Amino acid sequence: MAPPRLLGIVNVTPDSFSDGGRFFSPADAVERAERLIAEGADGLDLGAESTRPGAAPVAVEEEWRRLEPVLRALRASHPDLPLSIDTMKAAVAERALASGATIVNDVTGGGDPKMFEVVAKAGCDYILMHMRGTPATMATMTDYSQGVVAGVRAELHDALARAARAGIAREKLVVDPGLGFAKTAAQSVELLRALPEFVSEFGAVLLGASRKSFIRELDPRRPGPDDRLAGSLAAALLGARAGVAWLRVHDVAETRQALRVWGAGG
Ligand code: HH2
Repeated sequence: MAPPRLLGIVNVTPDSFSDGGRFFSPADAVERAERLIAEGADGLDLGAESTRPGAAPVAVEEEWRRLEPVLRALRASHPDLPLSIDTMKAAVAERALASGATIVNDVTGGGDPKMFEVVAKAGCDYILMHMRGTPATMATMTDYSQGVVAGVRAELHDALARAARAGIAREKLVVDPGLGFAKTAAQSVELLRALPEFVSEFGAVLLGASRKSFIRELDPRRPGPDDRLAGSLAAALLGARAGVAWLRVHDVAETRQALRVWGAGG
């Protein structure tokens, strides 16, 4: 089985939960991106609006102002690198696709009514993540009457059907169960356990477990996002065992090393 590809996270935000503010200037974000590429990232995910619970929404113009210089610089220096834009807004996705992005990563899975149309027209890859509500409301929407695994699967199937009707080719889609988005910590763990089912049902799956708060719930003695590397690596290996196509990670070098050792021993 091929190991998962690594999508390195580059936040150009003042308030992301894990590394907020650290890479806020375009020059710092590019430097961070170059480091992740040197560490072996197979692609980068650029985000300029934090999705952490309660994060302040960002207007289209501000989001694009943050993203554009970083995207253009990376596209110029790495013409063939998969570059993903983590955005909930069709208007931002459209501008990014015209400026060299090749993947749209949409944590709302088509919440913006124009998103599928923009993606279908561009013919780009699309990461369709499951969530409910918005980052401001999602924490109150964790009631899944048939259980979280069945609920997320059913809602992903609905979103995939809408994407197909909008003209997005199935082979362009990567499905993500959305750990931490409208899920309690226990529900995120259930989804981790169900990853093999998701892979057999949906094909290409992306896992975003890096530094997420469910790790803190499993190990409360190490509470900060910076204390979650070991837990993130364990989750990455569970993803690899399940056959996910992509891991969205902050720590590329460490994840690559864990995958190498796991691959060598398995
Ligand atoms: N998680 C975050 C953001 N984008 N995209 C996908 N496809 N899957 C995820 O699990 C996912 C995502 C987490 O949110 P944020 O607060 O922006 O923090 P960070 O980008 O540092 O992970």
